[in-house]
Amino acid sequence: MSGFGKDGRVTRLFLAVWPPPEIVERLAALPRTEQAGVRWVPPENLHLTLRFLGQADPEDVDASLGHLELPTAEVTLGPAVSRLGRSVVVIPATGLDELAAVVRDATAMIGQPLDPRPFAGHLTLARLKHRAACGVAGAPFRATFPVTSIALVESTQTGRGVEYTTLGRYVVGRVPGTP
Ligand code: 2AM
Repeated sequence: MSGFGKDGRVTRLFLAVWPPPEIVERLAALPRTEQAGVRWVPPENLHLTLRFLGQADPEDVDASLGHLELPTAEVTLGPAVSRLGRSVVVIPATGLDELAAVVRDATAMIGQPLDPRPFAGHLTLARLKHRAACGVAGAPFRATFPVTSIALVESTQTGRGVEYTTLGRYVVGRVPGTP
């Protein structure tokens, strides 16, 4: 774990998996038609959320996850671009349930209350306003990759949109402090 200041900042945080660059490249190559009411996630922001914490102290997250053995995971994206609810365009993801459950349990007392809905693995491609149509829905997409670490990410709203900063990473599949 690295990258934390010791200044006790309270920030808007989430825990996520960053897909590897070759998968981001393929995701970015999906057709992105610019149309009213469709807000595409920039390729550098594409991620799979394990838990949204909201306002929380990164040091509390570190205290909860820093000494934990996180289970390994292999993500399968696909089989096609689809909708999550009415307004989110996603690629469904399987393989993250156990890792998400461990993260959720370990951070249950941090940040905003746990979302009572069951975990639904997905990678968000776009958000739609007013039920806008989105041409990419239905496009086939398949990819599998191993998760090597999870990231604690800070989300900052700027004039240019949302910016994500990785504050630290937790390696999966080994007991922290062992080689
Ligand atoms: P998503 O994973 O479905 O796209 C960072 O804001 C990420 O945390 C987003 O990608 C978002 O959803 C997820 N998230 C979950 N609950 C959220 C909330 N209440 N507010 C903002 N983001 C949330």
